[in-house]
Amino acid sequence: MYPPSRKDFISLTLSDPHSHTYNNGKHRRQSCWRKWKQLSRLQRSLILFLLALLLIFGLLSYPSITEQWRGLSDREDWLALNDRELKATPPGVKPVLDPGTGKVPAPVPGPAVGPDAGAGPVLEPRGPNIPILAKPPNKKKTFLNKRGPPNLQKVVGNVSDIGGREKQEHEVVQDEGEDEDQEKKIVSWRGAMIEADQATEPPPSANEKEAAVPPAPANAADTVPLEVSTGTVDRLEAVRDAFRHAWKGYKDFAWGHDELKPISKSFGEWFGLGLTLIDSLDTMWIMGLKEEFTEARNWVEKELSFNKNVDVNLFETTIRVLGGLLSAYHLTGDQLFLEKAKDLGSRLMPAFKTPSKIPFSDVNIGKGTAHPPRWTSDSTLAEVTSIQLEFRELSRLTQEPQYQEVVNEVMKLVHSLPGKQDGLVPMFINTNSGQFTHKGVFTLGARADSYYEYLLKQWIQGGKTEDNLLEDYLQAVEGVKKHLVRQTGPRRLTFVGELSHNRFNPKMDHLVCFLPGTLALGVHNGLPGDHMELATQLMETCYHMYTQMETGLSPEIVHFNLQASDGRDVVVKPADRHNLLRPETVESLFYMYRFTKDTKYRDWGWEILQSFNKYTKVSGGGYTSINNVCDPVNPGPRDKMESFFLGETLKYLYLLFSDDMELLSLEKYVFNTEAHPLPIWPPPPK
Ligand code: DMJ
Repeated sequence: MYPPSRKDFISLTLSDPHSHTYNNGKHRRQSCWRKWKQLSRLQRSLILFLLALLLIFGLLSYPSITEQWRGLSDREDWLALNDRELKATPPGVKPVLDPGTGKVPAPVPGPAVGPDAGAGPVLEPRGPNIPILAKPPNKKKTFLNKRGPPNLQKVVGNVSDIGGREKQEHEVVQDEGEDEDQEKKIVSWRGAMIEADQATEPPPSANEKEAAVPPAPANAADTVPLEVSTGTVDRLEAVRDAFRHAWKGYKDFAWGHDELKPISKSFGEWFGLGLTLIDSLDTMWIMGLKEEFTEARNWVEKELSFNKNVDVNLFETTIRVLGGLLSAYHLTGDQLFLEKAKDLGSRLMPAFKTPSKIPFSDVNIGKGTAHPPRWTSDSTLAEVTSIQLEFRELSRLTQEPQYQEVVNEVMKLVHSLPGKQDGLVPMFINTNSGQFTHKGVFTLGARADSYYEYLLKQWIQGGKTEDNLLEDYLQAVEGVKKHLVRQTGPRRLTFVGELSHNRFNPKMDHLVCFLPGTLALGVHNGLPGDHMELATQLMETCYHMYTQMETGLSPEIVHFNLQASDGRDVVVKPADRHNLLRPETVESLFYMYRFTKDTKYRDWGWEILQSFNKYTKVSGGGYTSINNVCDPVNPGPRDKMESFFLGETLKYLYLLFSDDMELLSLEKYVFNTEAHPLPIWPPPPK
């Protein structure tokens, strides 16, 4: 036997931690001290010197370390500041109008902040005293990021969660990564869902591409305050100026495209049909802007073609484009507009080829095919019942009955369907079954609004002979009074809320502000006088939705305070603070003034115009939607001018201030829901 040449084992010595720890420490301290003693004097001095040096160095660098930490927390504060409610923002200062004289005193300075003191707010994405740091991409998922109709995801149970039409309407801000693909595809909501490769316009030219690059944030010089003089302000001229300014932006940066993006000086495409241009035709005609009108007319003649492989939303295309062309035809007598209207009308007809005859939301005007939105076979109530004025008029002009037939069919069906509650109608209808869906939810806001408006207006258009329409309208007004009208606690403001499975929600979309005008129009046409009382009260409330905001502009959605207290009547949730330059309030002011001649309605409209000029006007041309009506310092431009700002908002303001009651007399014309006047039909020959 040979001893092993190497050990095949390891020897481990396990110490008892309890009995030895303390002693080991003592031994270690003792051996350190012994080692220190063994060092030479020189070695010891060297070590001490080095330690002292380290200490001094550490003390000197302390402030810069703490500074770094302080900087970090500032940034975090800033990020939080941008996300939370800015409750303490200073109120905006608005010129106060003398109601008696209609004069405007010398301009009142804007918020005294930074270099812009006295010049109104800056259309800049950040407040002047806030460090400019890039905000990390917003990773918060909202329903907007999901495919499928935003409203359907929460609609059952609480109508406040629906979020109003705009929530679906504004351009969808997508998350990065997984949603990038979706971002590329979705241009906008409302059934349009244009895919990038479906875009009907040629790709932007080199110049356009350049224009599409967002410029540096706007600064003080970018805001153009309304020019006011100490003398009598010509309000009509002020509206015309506003229109010219909006048009300049459109002409310079978005000509022939759907919408202007005034901050980035570029354009947005929805259907690729020159939406803003067509929506503006009759406004220019009414305002006497001949040069601008002629240029636009030439574009319609030479460039506008509906022979395009593009999915358009039936409702939006009908009210904006078909309505715009028909009214341009009536005002000018120019056959070009009628020819274009006929072409478009016939291309929209495939939308009605459904099992129920309730039209699909989307139609491809080039291919002649139609379909519902990707996520449902439902159509929206307002969308299928607010195309009637236009289609009926097209039949009258062309003497081709099919247009009128298809839309009358829809009204007939809706008239007799079960699921209504005292004339109030659910917001969705299925294109296969022809039945209402999502029953029990009632609103006069997004998705239902213009159903009620068109009941009355069709009745007026047709010479007040169609009894079903009148019956449905009168019943609906009673339903509104019974279920939806309430008053606020503090000022007893009357408003129209929503109903969800018998639960009342004190939420009101700005869209509902069409109602005072419609009610007044009904009374003017012989309907019950108490409708006018409701109209007057609601008008006041809509005005308060502007005045109670720091910018003097209404948010998209408000919630009313039902508690008896001296607090605010109007509560605005952070997600609802945007303003899209919508027309409904000034539309109603126009009707209220026409029928009562009470000059307060003009003064209210004038205040609203001034607020638009102060907070949404962009130098270089155009007006922009804003994010936050509660923040006059940083209203947050959205970089989008909706076509209805020119088609409706400015038109109604102009008509409100015009003394010429024969200008679009309400005895002769009925306005479609996009403010395009169509003639009231003469009685048939006896
Ligand atoms: C317009 O397109 C029409 O007035 C429609 O009836 C509602 N939405 C916008 C304006 O807010």
